[in-house]
Amino acid sequence: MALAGCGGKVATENPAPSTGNPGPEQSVAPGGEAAATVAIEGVWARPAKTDAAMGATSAIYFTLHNAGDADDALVGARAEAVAGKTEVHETVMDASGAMKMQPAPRVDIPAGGSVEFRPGGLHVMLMDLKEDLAEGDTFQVTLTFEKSGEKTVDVPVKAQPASDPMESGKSHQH
Ligand SMILES: [Cu+2]
Repeated sequence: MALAGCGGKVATENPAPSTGNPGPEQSVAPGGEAAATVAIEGVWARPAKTDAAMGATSAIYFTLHNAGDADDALVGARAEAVAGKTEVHETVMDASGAMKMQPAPRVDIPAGGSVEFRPGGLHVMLMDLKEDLAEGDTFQVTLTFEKSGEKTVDVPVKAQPASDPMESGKSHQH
């Protein structure tokens, strides 16, 4: 297999077709209210191998940028094609100093602000994986925002960035 460099062929053939949604129905806020416009940037997921005995998990990372003038919030995520269960998680340090994950049912994205999902922090957890996720694979995730609605994006599977100080050489936390 050739090295996956920049500028190679892009696998994306079509942006995710929104299911029979005819036109820009969410563009006009009633009463001229401020609008939230969330963009999802730099999406990737870590590779994972399914294991009949243990089950398998992976996680999706990205940056959310709210270019609108109203606050928004991430309130849900799903990736039925690859995961039986999908949850938004945050990694926190407990009283004893150990890192642990806990569900984050709502992640605020302030107007004009960005929220970074990254290893060791916020992430979208994929549980009960239905298939292996190998480098180069792509699957879809749908993120649900309080105001911006649902957005579906392609998620490339990539190895952990080498510069990441967290988790390198450690046993897997996810
Ligand atoms: Cu998690």
